Amino acid sequence: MNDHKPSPLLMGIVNVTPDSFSDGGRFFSVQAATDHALRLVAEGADWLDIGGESTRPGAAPVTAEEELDRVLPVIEALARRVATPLSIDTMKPAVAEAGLAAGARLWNDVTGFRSPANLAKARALKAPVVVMHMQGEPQTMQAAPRYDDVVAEVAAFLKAQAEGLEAAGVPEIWIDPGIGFGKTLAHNLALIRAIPTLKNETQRALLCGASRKSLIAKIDPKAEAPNQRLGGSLALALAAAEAGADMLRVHDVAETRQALAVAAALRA
Ligand code: HH2
Repeated sequence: MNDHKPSPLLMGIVNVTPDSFSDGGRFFSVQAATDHALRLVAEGADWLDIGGESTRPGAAPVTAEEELDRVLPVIEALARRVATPLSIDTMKPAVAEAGLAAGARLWNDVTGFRSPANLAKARALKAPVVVMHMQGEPQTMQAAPRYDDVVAEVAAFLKAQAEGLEAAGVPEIWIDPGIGFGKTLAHNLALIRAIPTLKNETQRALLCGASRKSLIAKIDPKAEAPNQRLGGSLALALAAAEAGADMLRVHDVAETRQALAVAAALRA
């Protein structure tokens, strides 16, 4: 109880999409998304993660042009107005490149740079990245996730990808276990408990994104709607922080900040 581990950084989620699982459609205009992002900054976000394509199973895929039309004006507006670093959440190399050119500083790839095209683009861009683990593809990943040893397999993937990216000259590499991406409830819980192992195996800073995800509804079936999952999100955020997560990707920045501050005060 008396360790002085710093609280993790908070990455506020800005979805410029009509169909994201939690807030799809709510911020689907440049103005609404920018206002939302500014509110997250005021609430204490250390980073803002801007995404223009939902990865929810069943979400409609979008073209690179459509994704760029959604995210670029928001990145440009935010880059002009806030000093908070921006991250571009995209699976597409062309969108990552344009997002970085428009002012984002980090490429968050939920496919974890598995494809040669994404790896080659990361090599060319030499920007910081988040490499996330996902089993399968967004459309089908939740159909039948299967692992012999989920922690060992996710750790091995993240370690190999991070080493490949480092060898390619990528300057800063975050790892992310990819909560909800091709994982059952048991897999998700095992990975959150195993954050110390994942960090130890990879020797990288770790980002964890469990905010409002459906694993919470598997524990509390009454929390069917994502906006009914704040309690579960805070419990997961505190657990991830306690386990050593360096950054949390969250929808509810003020509430998460408060929960972390109270936990830190108890430890002090
Ligand atoms: N989760 C989502 C999207 N991007 N990136 C990282 N690094 N880690 C995550 O856990 C992660 C992510 C899914 O959440 P959200 O953006 O709220 O929903 P959607 O994909 O439906 O837009």
